[in-house]
Amino acid sequence: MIKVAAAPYPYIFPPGKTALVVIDMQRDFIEPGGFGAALGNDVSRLSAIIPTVAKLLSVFRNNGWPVIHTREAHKPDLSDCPPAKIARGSASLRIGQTGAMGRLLVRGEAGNQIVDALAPYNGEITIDKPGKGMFWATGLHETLQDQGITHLVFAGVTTEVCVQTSMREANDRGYECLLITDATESYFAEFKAVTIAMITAQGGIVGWATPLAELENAVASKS
Ligand code: C5J
Repeated sequence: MIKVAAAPYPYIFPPGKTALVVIDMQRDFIEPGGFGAALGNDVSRLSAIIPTVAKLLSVFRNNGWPVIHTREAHKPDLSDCPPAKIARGSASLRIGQTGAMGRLLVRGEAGNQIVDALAPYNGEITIDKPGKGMFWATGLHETLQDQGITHLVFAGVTTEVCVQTSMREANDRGYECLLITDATESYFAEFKAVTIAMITAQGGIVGWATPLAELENAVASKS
């Protein structure tokens, strides 16, 4: 077992049963011209965490531990996208419409790909999820159960939307969840802060949180 200093108290994980989940580090949210920008957001806040997520990926890859990537992605005919999701808000472009990187949030389009610096390696699972949470309509729980995964370490964007939703879904399914605080980001600094506070409140009602350095220290002192 590896013990990591974390809030609200140390997070202890079994290396063979722990996977890293990198949520939605796709161009549509992180680069100009995508869905995040169409919603009026400053995407540079999100691109700033790419180096930290890359270091976190190295920790898992160097140890041969499993890595899962997600993308928020719909089928080209949008049959998996509720009309309410398309209609919501006042975006300059909506899901399925064509922007600078192809059709927004549609599988296979340039904007739907994970940014080059964090591209999945062969053998890593990539999940296309039609919802904010990673378990809805993906079959991921069954895959994790087959692999004996009990603990999940989270990174990615955005903290209060797809990361938090996925952590809550994971918590309800019995996984012990750790959020790496400098490997996640929101378009809104205050939402990130309050999400971390919510997750760790009440004795870790959703899970634990810690910066990458604490995970690196714990892994280094174990080996
Ligand atoms: C959003 C996400 N924010 N990946 N998606 O719509 O958090």
